[in-house]
Amino acid sequence: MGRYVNTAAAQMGPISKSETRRQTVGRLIEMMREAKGRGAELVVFPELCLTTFFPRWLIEDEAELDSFYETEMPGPETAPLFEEASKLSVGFYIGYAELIREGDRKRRFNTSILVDRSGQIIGKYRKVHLPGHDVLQPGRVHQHLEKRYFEPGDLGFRVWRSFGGVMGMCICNDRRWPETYRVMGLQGVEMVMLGYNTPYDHTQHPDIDSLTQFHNHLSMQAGAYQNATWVVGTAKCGIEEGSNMVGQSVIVAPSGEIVAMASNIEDEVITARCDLDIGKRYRETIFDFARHREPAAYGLIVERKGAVPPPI
Ligand code: ING
Repeated sequence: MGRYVNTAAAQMGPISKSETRRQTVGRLIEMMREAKGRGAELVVFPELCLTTFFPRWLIEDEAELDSFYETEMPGPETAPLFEEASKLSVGFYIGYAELIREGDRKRRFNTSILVDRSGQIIGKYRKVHLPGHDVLQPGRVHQHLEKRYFEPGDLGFRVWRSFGGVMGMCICNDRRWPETYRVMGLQGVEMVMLGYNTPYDHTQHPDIDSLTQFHNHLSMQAGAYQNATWVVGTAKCGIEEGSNMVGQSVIVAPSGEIVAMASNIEDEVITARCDLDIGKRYRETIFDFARHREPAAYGLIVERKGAVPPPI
């Protein structure tokens, strides 16, 4: 008998710049209802899913920039999503732009939260790996100014006991870095949830950008397998304000197999009955970290700060 979490990825199609939060929240609620109708108890929404992906533009007016951020969560416009979740007894992951004030200082993060089935926020994560640039890049059709609009996350990679297992979060670019999964893997994570906004023209190198879809799944499948965890990756995708972003949201098993994938580039709900005990079997055999990992023997004396590798 397994430990099952009936999970949904709620992929979003484009969000136009003119779309209101009321409209985007309405889309999220509609997909949450569909997910519930298909037995889901947990729904993973995309990164920055309340507005268009605004880092594609240089925004110099502070009030305009602030308009893309949430200063409270839930706030008046997002409360209906929390109420619906509680009514349906469905938990969710949601990504949004977070603006907090510390004295007269504004701080800005690319953030996700985990909300339990009663509608309570049980975890928060702030994106560590911010891709792109902090200043306008001449010649680019679409900018990618996350380094300008967000600070690197200051909460680290944590895990939370909920939904009958050990749950973790990350955001978009984080999924490309092995450290993301390993830090959670060493804490026993059994399901990593993430949202992404991934344009096809990010590097401006055709040989790399032509592999955007491949690298998207490679990152999540490798992270899942090498850390014996489920990975749920949910896209905001399609041609959004002229920027073409990859879809193909997936639910990946600890085996590395894709067990569910979105097939269009609009709002689409995919679901899977995720058995958390699959990861447990991998941790008790191939990836038994305690028995098989030898950090001290990796050639680096990992315990000492500032260690240098021994001479060859
Ligand atoms: N977006 C992209 C991502 O990591 C990117 C940036 C695209 C990096 C393509 C590399 C290749 O999926 C965000 N928001 O991090």
